[in-house]
Amino acid sequence: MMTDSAFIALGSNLDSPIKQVSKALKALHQHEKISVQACSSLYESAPMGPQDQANYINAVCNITTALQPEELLDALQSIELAHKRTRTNKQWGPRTLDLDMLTYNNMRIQSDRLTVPHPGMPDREFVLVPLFEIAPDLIMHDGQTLSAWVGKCNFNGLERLDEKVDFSA
Ligand code: ROI
Repeated sequence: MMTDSAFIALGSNLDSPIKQVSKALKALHQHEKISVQACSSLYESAPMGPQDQANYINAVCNITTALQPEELLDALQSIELAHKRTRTNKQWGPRTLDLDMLTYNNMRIQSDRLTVPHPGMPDREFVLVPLFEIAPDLIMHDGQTLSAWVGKCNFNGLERLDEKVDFSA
C-alpha cells in the first residue's frame, strides 16, 4: 500500500533540462512503489551558487509511496544515475538531474545519508514556489505556513514556464 507521502524537488541545468525533468517524473511514476499524485509547473531559475552556469529548470512533485525513507532515497539516486547524471567536481556546479527528498510524512530524519525536512528549503525560491503551487496549505516543520516562508523568500527572477509535463504518459 502506498500510504506514505513525500514531496520531491527536481532540478536540471544540463543536456535539455526540460526533457531531463519530464523524464524523471515519468520514471518516478513508473516505479512500482511510487505514485506521482501532483506535479507543479516547470520553473526557470537563476543558478544558486556559482553564476557561471546555465539557468536551471525546477519543479516539485508530491508522491505516495510504499518505500521507507532510505529506500526512497535509493530509488531517487538510481533514477539520477539512469539519467547519466554528470556533475563536475566543483561544489554547486551544473548537473544533469537532481532529485531531493524535501519531506517524508511529518518525519524528521537525521542520518548519514539523509536529512529530512531538507535543510535548504527556506532560501530556495525554486523549491518553495513550486511547492506552494501544489500544496498551498502546507504547514512547515517550524509551525509556520508555507505561505509565510514564500513571503520571506527572494524570488530571484524565478519564471513559471507554459510547458506542461504529463508524468503519466
Ligand atoms: N540552483 C537552482 N536555481 N536550481 C537548482 O536546482 C540548483 N541545484 C543545485 C545548486 C547547484 C545548489 N543550485 C541550483 O544543486
